[in-house]
Amino acid sequence: MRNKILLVQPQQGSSGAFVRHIPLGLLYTSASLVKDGEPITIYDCRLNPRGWEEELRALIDAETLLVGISVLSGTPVAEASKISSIVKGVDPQVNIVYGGPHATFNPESILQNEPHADYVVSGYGNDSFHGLVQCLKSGSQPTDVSGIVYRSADGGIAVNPKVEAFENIPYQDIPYDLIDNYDVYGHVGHDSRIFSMYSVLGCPYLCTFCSSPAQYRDIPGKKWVPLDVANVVDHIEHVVDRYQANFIYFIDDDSFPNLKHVEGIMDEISRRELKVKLGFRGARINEIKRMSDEFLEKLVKAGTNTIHVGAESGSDRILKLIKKDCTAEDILECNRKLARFPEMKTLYNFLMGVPTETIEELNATRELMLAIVRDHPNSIIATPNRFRPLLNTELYDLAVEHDYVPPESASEWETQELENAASLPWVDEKMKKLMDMMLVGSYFVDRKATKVASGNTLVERGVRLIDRLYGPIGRWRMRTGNTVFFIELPMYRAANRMLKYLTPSFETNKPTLNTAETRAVMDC
Ligand code: B12
Ligand code: SF4
Repeated sequence: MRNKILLVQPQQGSSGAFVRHIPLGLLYTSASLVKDGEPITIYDCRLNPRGWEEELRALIDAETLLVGISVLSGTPVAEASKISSIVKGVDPQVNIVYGGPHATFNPESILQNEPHADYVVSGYGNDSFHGLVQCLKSGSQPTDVSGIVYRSADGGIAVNPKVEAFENIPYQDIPYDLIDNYDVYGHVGHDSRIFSMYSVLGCPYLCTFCSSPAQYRDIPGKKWVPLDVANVVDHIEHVVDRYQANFIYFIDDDSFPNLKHVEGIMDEISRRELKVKLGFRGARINEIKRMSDEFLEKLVKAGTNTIHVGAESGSDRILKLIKKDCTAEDILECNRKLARFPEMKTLYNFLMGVPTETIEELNATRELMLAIVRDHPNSIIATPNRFRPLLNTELYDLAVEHDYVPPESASEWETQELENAASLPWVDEKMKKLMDMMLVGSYFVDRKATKVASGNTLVERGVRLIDRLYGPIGRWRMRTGNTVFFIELPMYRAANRMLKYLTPSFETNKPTLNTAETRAVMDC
């Protein structure tokens, strides 16, 4: 009888070259199945970029019931398609299940465009996937399992409604033991053992480019639910004691709507004298405005090393359009405040090319990047995101009004990436050139090489060499906005491809909290 479940983490786009986190989506979605004793194997293609196909083939046998794939929008859609055809090539009876953020928002498009996909889990995975596996084992259709989208008997696509509630998996049930080697996960230039977790669920804001408002729209009641403080810190202690975690990344959409919540966690970490560094992935300018020096001191004292801030644009009109509830001046003011706490790296996210954005507005973003680095030398300018419309967001509708044609096939999705984003109808050649220049320039404007690549791996030495040779030109271009003879993009793409093949060599993530400084990197 077929009962084996193989879960696969595909290769990512270029951001995956710098950040290789534990495949948390696959762990969370397996929680109930592992409790039931189902045989689950996790395979991570990112760990063997040159040879994953062969390894994957070898994992399929006559007992394999299904292969589940965790898919983000962009390159992973094309990678998932490759995985599906390899699996069906070995054994057409194996069921292919898509899950993850891309599957949540595009379930029907996946089944329409990917002939090998059999089922899609749309939304939170744990309960839905558990229900689907029971059906597949008993040979029945998942007609009553929430969140499943599948091919119906009449040749159409059946869409089961989702459970409209937040998923909260007790930390004791997260099957961390499915992963046998945690040394291979981390960030370039970040030699600590990173574990990510939630301290809150949901997000109360309505940024118009982001998929979160669409994800929580139909959940009744509050859109932002803080988790129990003691329980969050128990979770931290659990991964520290059992897996030698020494860096905790809070992957909350937004951790700070209520500062008291984070303050409680900081106090509890300090009270228990936990020796961990902390990173926060979600902070907004309107929240930083409310943070007092005492609050920021507490963050630092508890070990906060990195905080990601959505700055997004230097234009007040664009900030209003994307509903960031702040102005460019607010961003500068908050940056100066954060600069007084240099132990905590501030990583700023930016967005380029939203519908109706002008070249002057994009130049205002470039100027803002320069001002941020000038005022706060320990800040990091994340590789700016090229705007890519996500289904069910307000800006998606605006993009369609401006003649945007959404991608459908896997190869079209592959062009929705930082390094090779397909052209957008409202972005002319001049603006595209400036976006390309800012993409490359962002690596040099803040002297990233010295901040994130001070180690001795091949990748880090390569990054420093590039900074020595090209850095002065990159910084000059960023200062002046000059794109004349800008021929660097193909080289940037080649370097990115190379990096992706070399990243397995950032296996330096030993628990070395006390001996090595932890560093932040460019990110999503
Ligand atoms: C860490 C992170 C990253 C990391 C690594 C991601 C990874 N998977 O390793 C990096 C930096 C690489 C990254 C990159 C990007 N990210 Co990101 N990222 C996140 C973040 C903060 C946490 C992801 C996570 O671990 N979540 C926790 C797990 C448990 O949740 P989950 O993965 O959604 O899994 C659940 C379900 O989706 C489902 N599930 C997941 N996999 C599977 C598989 C199967 C078989 C099944 C059945 C179910 C299932 O079950 C899980 C439990 O419910 C999320 C925001 C968030 N809080 O989730 C954004 C988020 C996923 N990212 C997002 C975006 C926009 C991006 C980028 C496009 C941004 C950019 N700079 O280019 C890129 C895309 C990269 C690419 N194309 O390769 C969006 C989603 C967009 C989308 N439609 O895919 C999110 C949701 C943020 C947001 N609110 O906009 N990201
Ligand atoms: S960008 Fe951040 S703050 Fe805005 S809606 Fe998305 S998750 Fe919430």
